[in-house]
Amino acid sequence: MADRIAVGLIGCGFFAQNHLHAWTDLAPEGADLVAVCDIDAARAQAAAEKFAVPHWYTDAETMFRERGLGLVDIATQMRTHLPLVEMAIRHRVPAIVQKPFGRNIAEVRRMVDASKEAGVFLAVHENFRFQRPLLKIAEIIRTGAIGMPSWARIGFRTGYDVYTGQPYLAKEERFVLIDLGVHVLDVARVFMGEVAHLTAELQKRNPRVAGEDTATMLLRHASGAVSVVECTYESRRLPDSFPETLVEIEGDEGAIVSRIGSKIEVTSNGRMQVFDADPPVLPWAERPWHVAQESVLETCRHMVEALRAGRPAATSAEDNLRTFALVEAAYEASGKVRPEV
Ligand code: NAD
Ligand code: 89V
Repeated sequence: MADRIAVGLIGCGFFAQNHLHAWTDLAPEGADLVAVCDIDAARAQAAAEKFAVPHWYTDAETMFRERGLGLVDIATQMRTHLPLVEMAIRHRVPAIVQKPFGRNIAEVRRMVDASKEAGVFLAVHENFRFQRPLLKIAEIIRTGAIGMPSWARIGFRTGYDVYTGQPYLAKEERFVLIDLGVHVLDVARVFMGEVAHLTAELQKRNPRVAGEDTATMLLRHASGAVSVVECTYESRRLPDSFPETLVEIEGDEGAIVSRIGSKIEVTSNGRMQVFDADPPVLPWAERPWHVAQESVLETCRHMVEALRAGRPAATSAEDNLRTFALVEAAYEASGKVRPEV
């Protein structure tokens, strides 16, 4: 592989602004953002001008044909992921795709199979894996400080107005599970291991949205551990924890409890210690988004490292299929179990 990687970005919308900053920051590490593309010409041009990207396009196919990319970053909404990933694979260009990976598991399987068959790197921008407080918790578990984790509660509960920045969310028929459930279920897999079975209850608490805005899930992991995994955009409590995932994990020798502000309390063998895992506010970031923004940079950095090393990303297409399967299982399970009297 060439020393420098020519990166193309598809989608210059709301969240892609963070990708644009991240790729700009990664130039000293050998990633050159050489082209941006958006079907909205004004957005593509504005991104190119703001971030000094030499080429902008309104047609992804043309960008692939003309730019000889070493990596493409797809930051469009989920309904475009399948055609754009298939396009990248046809051009044999390694690809990263934003979450949710696809609209449903059939699309996700198709992308996984296509990348495997073609031998083309494909990974999902599952940035919660790279959030500083969540990385710290994973590290604490690995050290054995709490012993064997056997119970957890993993929750993303907020009332933050996500609809102003992402108005399309209010119209999604399958909403919070596929948008946010993918993140918290992925976190549950990382902390507690693969899932043997699960059940879920979904609610639409906000009458103005089309899909479910609250999901409460109960998971049994292959290890025998149990976790309660929750996500909602309808929590009215102060202080609001957006965009933090709060975690409680109990093991046979201790416990981990995370608090708002990325504070992590670790009890190990009867002694409690507090860690501050609040990420720096990058020059282009702002509170409270800085936790997510730093993770975008770390996700992109991880992708470049994996690609250079010739290994799959931690959040490879195949890995994310396992998380996506949990989302589908939760939709399937909702409302299924009735008490028999
Ligand atoms: P958005 O609608 O603001 O931006 C998407 C952009 O893609 C638009 O500018 C649109 O014109 C463009 N586009 C659509 N089809 C295209 C095509 N075929 N070729 C080129 N450009 C095309 O959406 P958004 O809010 O930025 O979300 C994008 C993705 O990012 C979604 O999948 C969303 O779930 C995800 N997201 C992730 C996080 C996170 O923390 N990981 C946060 C927010 C959004
Ligand atoms: O990940 C997401 O798509 C966003 C969030 C606000 C959680 O970052 O909805």
